[in-house]
Amino acid sequence: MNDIREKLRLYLVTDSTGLSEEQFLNKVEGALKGGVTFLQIREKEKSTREYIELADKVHRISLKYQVPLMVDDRVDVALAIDAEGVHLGQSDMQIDIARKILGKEKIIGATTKTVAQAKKAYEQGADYLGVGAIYPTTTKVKTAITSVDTLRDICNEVPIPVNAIGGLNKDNIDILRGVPIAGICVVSAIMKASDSFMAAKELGIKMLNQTM
Ligand code: TZP
Ligand code: MG
Repeated sequence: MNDIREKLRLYLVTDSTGLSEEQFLNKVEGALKGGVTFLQIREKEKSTREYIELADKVHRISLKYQVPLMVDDRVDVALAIDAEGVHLGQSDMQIDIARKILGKEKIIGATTKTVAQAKKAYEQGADYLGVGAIYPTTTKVKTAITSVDTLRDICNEVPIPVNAIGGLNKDNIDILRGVPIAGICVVSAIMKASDSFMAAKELGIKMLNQTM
């Protein structure tokens, strides 16, 4: 999948915790209207059937805004709704196997925390990487901190685009200035904002102004 670097500038990873389905879908649509450029549906508690149903609803919305939708962890769910791709962590399906199942056209993202993991993900066919957590996250995600130096090393060692993730918001992304990332991934900065449109708009403007 070529030329996804520009699309990765403002990547929203969703979290439906505490929201009704209507509130959740409205929040996601507000964020897309506000300028989110890449989207991932991330659900840890739902049954497969519920995950597919919600992912399908999100996909109908994201298609209107021509924003690619990734499914977190689940190649089967991504295929079921014909999502644009899947995002795989270190204990999810191996990237080379996912690539065989999904084919060349689907986007595969991978979470990596070290240069070695990043090189392996690239060699196995990942299209982009998510690296973090840069700051501690207030989500339930259990993850170690990745330093900005490691993030920079990964950007320099692999030819695919790299996004930073973890605790990022409009007031702290200056730490990434000068690091050759493609963009940032956020959950709380948009999902926990009362106005997801404005939150996405402000983050998008900040990201455009970052010299990268
Ligand atoms: N992987 C590393 S940190 C994280 C994931 C999925 C969660 C990021 O959420 P937030 O709210 O932007 O810290
Ligand atoms: Mg995952």
